[in-house]
Amino acid sequence: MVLCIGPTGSGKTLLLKKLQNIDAVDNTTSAVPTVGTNIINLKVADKLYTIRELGGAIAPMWPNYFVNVGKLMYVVDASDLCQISAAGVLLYTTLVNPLLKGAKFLLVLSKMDTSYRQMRNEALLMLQMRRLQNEISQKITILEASAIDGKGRDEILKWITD
Ligand SMILES: Nc1nc2c(ncn2[C@@H]2O[C@H](COP(=O)(O)OP(=O)(O)OP(=O)(O)O)[C@@H](O)[C@H]2O)c(=O)[nH]1
Ligand SMILES: [Mg+2]
Repeated sequence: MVLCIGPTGSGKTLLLKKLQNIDAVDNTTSAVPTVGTNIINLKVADKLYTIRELGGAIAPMWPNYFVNVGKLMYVVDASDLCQISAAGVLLYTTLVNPLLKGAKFLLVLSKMDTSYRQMRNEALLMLQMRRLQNEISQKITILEASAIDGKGRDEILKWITD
């Protein structure tokens, strides 16, 4: 099972919808906050993958879902300066959870289609990724994505199915 988490509004639901169907999302698509969790089935090359999104609103309950997680995607809105450090704190708390010691991590910088997005390096600096990487044993893959223009879609699918 792949888990998808991140602060509320970071773009998880829309991104997962885009992964499911490239034509399902364009700049007229909107999403409502996920209350609780949301299951997405992905069919890639005739194989079925299940992703569970945990809404940002239930962040205190995320660890209840960390049992038997092989892969974890953490989505951060790279265009929202106000929440990026808070997203980093949540990410850190998640990474140090002993239940996730063996999990593969993917950090997704989302909404890369917006004009006020942070560049990859600035976003990683604000998330204090370098310090974080020194303190944890897992390797983190970092990808930039947009649910609107489909940037990063192929790379994320590859990470999920690898
Ligand atoms: N420009 C742009 N807007 C996006 C993108 N992805 C999501 N949004 C917008 O961001 C808002 C939140 O998106 P959601 O996908 O619902 O966010 P979420 O992470 O699922 O939020 P919760 O379910 O509350 O945890 C919506 O208004 C989306 O339209 C993106 O790639 N680009
Ligand atoms: Mg959602």
